[in-house]
Amino acid sequence: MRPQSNTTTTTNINTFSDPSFSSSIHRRITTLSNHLLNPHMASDNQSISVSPTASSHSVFAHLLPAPEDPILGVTVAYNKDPSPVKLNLGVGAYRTEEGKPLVLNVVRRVEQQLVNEASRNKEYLPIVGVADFNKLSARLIFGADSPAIQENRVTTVQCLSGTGSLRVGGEFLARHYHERTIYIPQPTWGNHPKIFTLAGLSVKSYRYYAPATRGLDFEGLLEDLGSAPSGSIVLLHACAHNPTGVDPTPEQWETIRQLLRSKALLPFFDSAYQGFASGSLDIDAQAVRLFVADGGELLLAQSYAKNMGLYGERVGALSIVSKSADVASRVESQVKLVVRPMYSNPPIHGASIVAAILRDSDLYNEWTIELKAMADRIITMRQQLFDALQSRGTPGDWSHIIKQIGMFTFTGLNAEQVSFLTKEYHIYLTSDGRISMAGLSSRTVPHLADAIHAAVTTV
Ligand code: PLA
Repeated sequence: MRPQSNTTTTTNINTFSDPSFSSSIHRRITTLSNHLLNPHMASDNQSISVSPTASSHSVFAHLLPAPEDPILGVTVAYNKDPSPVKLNLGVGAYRTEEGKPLVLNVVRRVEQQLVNEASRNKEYLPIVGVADFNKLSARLIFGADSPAIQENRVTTVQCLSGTGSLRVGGEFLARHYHERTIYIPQPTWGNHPKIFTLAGLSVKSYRYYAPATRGLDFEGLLEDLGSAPSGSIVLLHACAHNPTGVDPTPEQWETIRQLLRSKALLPFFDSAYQGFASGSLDIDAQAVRLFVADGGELLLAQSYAKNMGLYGERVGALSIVSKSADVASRVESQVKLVVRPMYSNPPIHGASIVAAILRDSDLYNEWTIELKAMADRIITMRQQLFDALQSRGTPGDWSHIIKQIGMFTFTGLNAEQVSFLTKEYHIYLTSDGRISMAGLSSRTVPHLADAIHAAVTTV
């Protein structure tokens, strides 16, 4: 008897020599080539059935074009404008006097060191990120002598910049906190309501800004938070409120603290501009430290995008201050369960830069000098813009330009005036009239002042 395999071979050869089989192969090849050349030409009875994904009709055909992001979309529009005088004052990104993006010297130096360290590898980080970065970040915002840190009541988890920290914090609260409502200031950074809604919280607002005075609506704030249900979460900008540039005074912060604690409202601080408001990291952390000093609980999202110029490195942290070390460690274990299915673990590079700078006193000092220089340049731009409007006799009181703090001026220009600035002067800003002072320079102030003058006198 022949072995089985030979029998099979014989059978195959026989099959190929079978005229009916070879013509069936021919038919299939012809159909396939027709289909590949032009899927629509294949005749019905011979065609390979066309799957929905191979059809010319897209399964996404029903999608409407989504609008651009109200802040990042300004940069998209700016990039398309061929005008040589165009000016982007939309996104809050620091520019030098020459209008160029800035990488801090201290960051460049540390990056060189990191590249030269042969022992560094690209292994996954733990879910919570770089341990040293977390410890040092908590110290930066809460203070090296913070009792909460000394008592191990702080959980800090490296996240994807400020946005990622807010989102992880929001999802943690939606899963584990008994109240699902978060109160955000009116107005606030445009991404806040979207982040918290998608995290599973219900978003309400509290009065914050009084357009008439271009200052804080302190009464409105106290009234709205005073009538919020006990236990609600309250989002607070740690300093340099975006978009208004209006912060409570230290006395007003103390009143806000007492109100929140007396009603068991849970503070969630967004600290995206530490050091950018006053030029001092400690002064800009005062409101947060006031709330930590009373022993109560809170959440805090921290970003190094602006104060270390690490925008695209996406480096930040979520800190949760609890009542005891025991609770803090359980909190950490649960935050890990939020992070793991979201992005698994955070990136190494940015956090390594930050940790190196915060760890070394020389590098730290160098950073604070560069940070202060950025903050000072923004303050100078405020004065120059104010002076330029004064000298043009632009109608209106523009003193808010020098009173407001941080990266932005909330000009008070309306949407029509904003669109006039863009159409006639190629100046790009968000439609709420916010301008990024960090995007201005002595060279561009006169152009902006001309544009504002024309807008308020003609539109
Ligand atoms: N929180 C506030 C109050 C912010 O203004 C921003 C950034 C963030 C968080 C998030 O920053 P991060 O994720 O980059 O750390 N706001 C910018 C940029 C500067 C933006 O809209 O994304 C702004 O122009 O408003």
